[in-house]
Amino acid sequence: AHKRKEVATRRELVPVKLLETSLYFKSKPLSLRQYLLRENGSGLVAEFKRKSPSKGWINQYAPVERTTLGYMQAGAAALSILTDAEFFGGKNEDLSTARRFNFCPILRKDFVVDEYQILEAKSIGADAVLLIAAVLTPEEIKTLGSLARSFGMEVLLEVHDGDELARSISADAVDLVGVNNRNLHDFSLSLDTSLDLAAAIPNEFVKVSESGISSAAAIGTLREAGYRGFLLGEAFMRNARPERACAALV
Ligand code: IGP
Repeated sequence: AHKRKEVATRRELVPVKLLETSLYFKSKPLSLRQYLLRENGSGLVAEFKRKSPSKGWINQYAPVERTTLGYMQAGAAALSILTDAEFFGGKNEDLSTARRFNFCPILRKDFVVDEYQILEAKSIGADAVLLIAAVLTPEEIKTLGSLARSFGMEVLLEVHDGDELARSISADAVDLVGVNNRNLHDFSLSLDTSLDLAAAIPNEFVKVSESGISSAAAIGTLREAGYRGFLLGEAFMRNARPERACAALV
């Protein structure tokens, strides 16, 4: 509800007509799927995350330019940029800045609840959007996902258990499935969440494991279970130079 209010306010400040004047609005997005499936690619989706509800401030000072460019130079396959201000200390400008400094798919990480945010994602230069099964109805996922796709963006559907997966998965609206290892109720982390769910995700979707990953060994285990994308935030961002932590892991 809070997010809906915030989005409504922004929609008044920046009407859709203005979003559509963005240079990025008509550009063709890069395919997150393709970048993750690249042979000999790292599959790493390196996240820019300043703070989180579970940890508070993680990194207040790392500049988005140097960090994201460093992530790419280290060999990350793609970027994830938090744009939610309240819980994650992000902003749309972080994504559009990353866009100017990088040529790679960029995932807009936010709580998407409204079609306006899909248009907004396109206008700031995103290539893919996250839809979270826990906060959206299956109908909303279809509507929002199809809209994102109509602009050429790809959709990463985030699930945490088999029920969410079964009711939310839709070939018309989803390109990749992300399994969040973090339990959103108590913030506990377990890679078993990904390992247990892997087989239930149809192979037409690229499988991404999210949260709580911090070692090459963990990535190896997940890869063996069928995952091709590995979303890491905190393991990098808790360092003063997140991009160096990324380079050390690739
Ligand atoms: C990254 P971690 O544990 O590496 O920092 O996690 C990412 O998975 C996490 O930030 C995330 C997230 C989300 C954030 C996963 N799903 C949904 C905001 C909204």
